[in-house]
Amino acid sequence: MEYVTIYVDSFADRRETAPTGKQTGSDPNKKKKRAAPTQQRCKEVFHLKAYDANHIRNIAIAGHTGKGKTSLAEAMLYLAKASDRLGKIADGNTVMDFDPEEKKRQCSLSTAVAPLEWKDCKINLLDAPGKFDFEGGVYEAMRAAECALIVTAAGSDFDVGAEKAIKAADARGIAKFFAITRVDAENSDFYKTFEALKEEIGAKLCPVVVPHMVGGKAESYVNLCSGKAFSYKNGKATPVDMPSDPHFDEMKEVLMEAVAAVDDDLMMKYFDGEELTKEEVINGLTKGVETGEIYPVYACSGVTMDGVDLLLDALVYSAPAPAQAGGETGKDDNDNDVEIKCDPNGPLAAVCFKTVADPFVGKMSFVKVISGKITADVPAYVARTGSSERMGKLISVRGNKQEDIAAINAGDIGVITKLNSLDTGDTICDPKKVVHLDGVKFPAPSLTMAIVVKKKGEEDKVAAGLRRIMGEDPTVVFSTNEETREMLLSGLGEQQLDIVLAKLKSKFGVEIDLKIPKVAYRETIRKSCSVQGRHKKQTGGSGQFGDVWIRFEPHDGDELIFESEVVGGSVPKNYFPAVEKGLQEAVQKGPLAGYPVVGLKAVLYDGSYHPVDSNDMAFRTAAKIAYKNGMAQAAPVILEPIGDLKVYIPDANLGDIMGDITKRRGRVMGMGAADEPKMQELVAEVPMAEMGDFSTMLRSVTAGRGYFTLTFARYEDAPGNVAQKVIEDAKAEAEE
Ligand SMILES: Nc1nc2c(ncn2[C@@H]2O[C@H](COP(=O)(O)OP(=O)(O)OP(=O)(O)O)[C@@H](O)[C@H]2O)c(=O)[nH]1
Ligand SMILES: [Mg+2]
Repeated sequence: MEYVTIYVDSFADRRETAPTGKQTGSDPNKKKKRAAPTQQRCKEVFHLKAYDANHIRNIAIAGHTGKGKTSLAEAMLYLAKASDRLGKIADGNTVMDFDPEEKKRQCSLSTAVAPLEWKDCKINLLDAPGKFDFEGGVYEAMRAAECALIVTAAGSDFDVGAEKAIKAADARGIAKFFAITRVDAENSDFYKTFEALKEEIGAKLCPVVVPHMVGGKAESYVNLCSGKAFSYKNGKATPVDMPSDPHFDEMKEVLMEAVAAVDDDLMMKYFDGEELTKEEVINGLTKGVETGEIYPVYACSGVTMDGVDLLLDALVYSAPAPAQAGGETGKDDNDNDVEIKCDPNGPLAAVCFKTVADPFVGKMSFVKVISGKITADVPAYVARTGSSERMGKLISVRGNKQEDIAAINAGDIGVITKLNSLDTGDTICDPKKVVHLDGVKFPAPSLTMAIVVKKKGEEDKVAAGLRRIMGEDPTVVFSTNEETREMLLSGLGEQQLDIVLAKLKSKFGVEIDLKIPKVAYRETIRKSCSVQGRHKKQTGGSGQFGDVWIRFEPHDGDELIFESEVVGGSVPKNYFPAVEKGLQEAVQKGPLAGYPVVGLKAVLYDGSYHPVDSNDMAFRTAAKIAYKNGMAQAAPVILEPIGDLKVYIPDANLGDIMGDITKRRGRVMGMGAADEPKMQELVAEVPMAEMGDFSTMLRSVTAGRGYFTLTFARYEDAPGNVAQKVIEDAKAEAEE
């Protein structure tokens, strides 16, 4: 990613957070005078004050791809004067999608961070990508947030992205807000989407800002909490008369019910038919959000900015602050629980939730401070390594813009530069109070391809580049298969691997292609046989002589078993190791297709020697000749790797996936309802060779809902036609 440093200085009026947790530099009760507008609408330099943990909101924006997360973030930043123009995806000028690949593909590829100031609070937006290949970004964003803002678009059904975002937020136990965007568009159907969400989520889903639709478009918006209606122009709200809309009474009823359910007293009042006051509604809503009993819903548009001010207000009033969210439980070096409070004066505990390898700045570690504060003068003690490193420069990041900061306080997010020993998921802490905080739970890669380096000799450069990319995105894994001698690239999907290729080219100047990886077949024998291996050579003065009789037998294990039944010293004992060595070398290449031979037992039972011409070398060669003769007679077969597959499938797709597994020669071993609703768990044994594009198929058939694990189990005889193909392919390759 290309970062632009627009301001590097220690500015005079930077203030630190007061140790009491009270916000410095502004009194939230006093009305603040805004600085007179300057030539530039947005202060090029952020000039953010230091905020305490009560005045910060960390918001992970997540949801299905293309539903308007980045556009909504842009609208928020623009309204809050944190950007000087309203970024548009089509124009490639957004704060959040600043990477050239993001601009080219018009979608987010990694989580972008940007702070803004709204109503005496700092809101750190973490805009996560919606495409499943870049799902790692969702987990990074959720790790740093106390609240998820789940975005879907008016007219959509309950989409998989929203479903996954809910799961990811639940896994971290954080609060959830919903934004239904695109209400400005023609034929946008807010209420259809609301109902679709309601059907899945139930009574927790609580409408707060809803639109008055005229001719398939939102004309005005009603804040059901305050009972006020607004129309919008350029993001500016103008109060209007309450429109008459049959939806409103119904929506208000849903809101009141959800709020009443949070508190017994409110419930009594509500059932007695009394109207809840505005304060009771807002307090009940805030409490419900915090306890996870309410997911408030806001209609808005990221393009026209309608309703975005109300959403920002709601985040300030109702989203939990880090101070409120109550810290975290980590582990000490002995795996005992350690409670970490969100305390500005407590011992330092911060987690690295994202890493960027910037060509100009170097390594950038995005951290969320849970307790204490990070300053440049205290060395960084990394809990995992147990050692300290000089703290790098501290910066605040807004998209690709940066500014120096003096400290990162409890509850806040910031970036430390050039901390080489820190990886994503690591904890920085006080060495006197060591704690290991939860890392980031990334999904495991599901697609593996083999790397073909285009220019010979650039292998090391490719490996170095891939290691850097892996540091940024731990869902990308680069490895080498010692057996097939292939470099392998694994990830979450084809698009992600495409991006890796593009980055290798643009950032590291190397090009690669991808191909289906070789399968690690094996060979074995099914019959026993006894054969001779005789090596005799007379060249000039000295000769070579070795002669062995070996019985080859199949056995159940993998490793070669070597035994001797030689009697009477027909082969002297001191040559046994040479015979065994010859066989060990020989089994690396099977007789059929050159794959390693497993399950072979070799018994040396007879032979002869020459007192002058026999030596280790001659017996090693004799053993290899015996192996060659023996394999031809011992009914060799090709073995293929079989894996244990566990796949989680939405009910509706079960039949299709079972059919696909059968086509891949898999055997379904069992199935039943999974732990999660509307999902089935299916267990099967499958040939690994057939599973190359399983992840792609599963994603397309289940619209991204399905997922699986596949682990190697054992080798089995490959069926005749498969073995034939393996042998032919090996022959063709050898000829090449
Ligand atoms: N009319 C209208 N269009 C919108 C709105 N929000 C987003 N769009 C359009 O929808 C497209 C996708 O918007 P993004 O903001 O990139 O969506 P995203 O959710 O960030 O997508 P990913 O980054 O792929 O996850 C863009 O062309 C936007 O202009 C909206 O509120 N109204
Ligand atoms: Mg986006």
